[in-house]
Amino acid sequence: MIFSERLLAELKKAGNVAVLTGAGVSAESGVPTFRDPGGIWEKFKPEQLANFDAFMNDPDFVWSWYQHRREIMRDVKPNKGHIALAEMENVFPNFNLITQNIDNLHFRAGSKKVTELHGNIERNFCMKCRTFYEEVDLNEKKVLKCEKCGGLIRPDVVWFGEMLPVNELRKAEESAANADVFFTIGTSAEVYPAAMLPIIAKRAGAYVIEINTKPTAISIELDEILTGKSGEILDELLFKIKKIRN
Ligand code: BV8
Ligand code: ZN
Repeated sequence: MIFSERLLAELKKAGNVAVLTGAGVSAESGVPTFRDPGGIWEKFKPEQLANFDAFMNDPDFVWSWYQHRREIMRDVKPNKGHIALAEMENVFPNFNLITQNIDNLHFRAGSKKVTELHGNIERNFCMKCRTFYEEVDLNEKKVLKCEKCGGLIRPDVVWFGEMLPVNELRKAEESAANADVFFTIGTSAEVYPAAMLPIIAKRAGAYVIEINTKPTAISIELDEILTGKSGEILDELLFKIKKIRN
């Protein structure tokens, strides 16, 4: 892939780099995305599953859907894109990785500074007494009840209509507002408030780059579009960045 002179110049001098990732960065690991053909929303709409009412309506059904996704996520490995992003932490003085993904793959690739906007599927908590439960047995297809108080246990993820974790959102907005360079990678930029972050960065003067296999709702607003698979592009980009910054 040819990277523009402007992009390389920006990356050569950048101190603050922020990245927003979505389901597309995990696609090459084999994790289905949300809105691509064959994605996990294709069979169900978000309203049917990733929201509180759906869970209260049919806890076993929603719980089993998350168990199914945990099975997928535990079977897959981080791809070259996750690994390149983990290495970028050591290249730039201030590198912030913000993810909408709940699949734990950035941590598993070695990223230390990850801001999880929508939670993490490997964490669960009791809705009554908020006791946290980390490891759950994947064979438990029925919703679990809290050992302490008998309350329902839910995944520690942000459902539609729920607020994002305040500290994570604030940190993400600050990283976007202070970024010299901002990447939005593998996200359709359809879910808010996460989709505002590239726009916040752009308005604050960052050079904003989108890496995606196809255009998104915000492509038109951004400085540079790198079209292709994020694993391949990030792997090549990291090689270039290391060369120009040494
Ligand atoms: C809130 C966790 C308010 C759970 C998720 C109307 C207008 C604007 C907003 C709204 C509206 N109506 C409702 C809202 C708010 C709503 C929203 O934004 N809805 C959208 C759908 C319109 N937002 C919310 O409800 C949020 N909360 O607003 O609260 C509030 C305020 C005060 C008090 C109380 C409440 C909560 C949103 C979080 C929802 N939770 N996930 C779970 O996962 O089960 S969202 C879900 O979508 C995931 O987190 C996912 O990450 C996220 C975004 O999807 P993407 O990651 O972008 O994935 P997608 O499949 O869409 O795209 C993949 C992309 O990758 C594609 O572009 C594809 O081309 C690309 N790609 C594919 N392969 C590759 C690739 N790119 C590169 N390489 C590849 N190989
Ligand atoms: Zn409890």
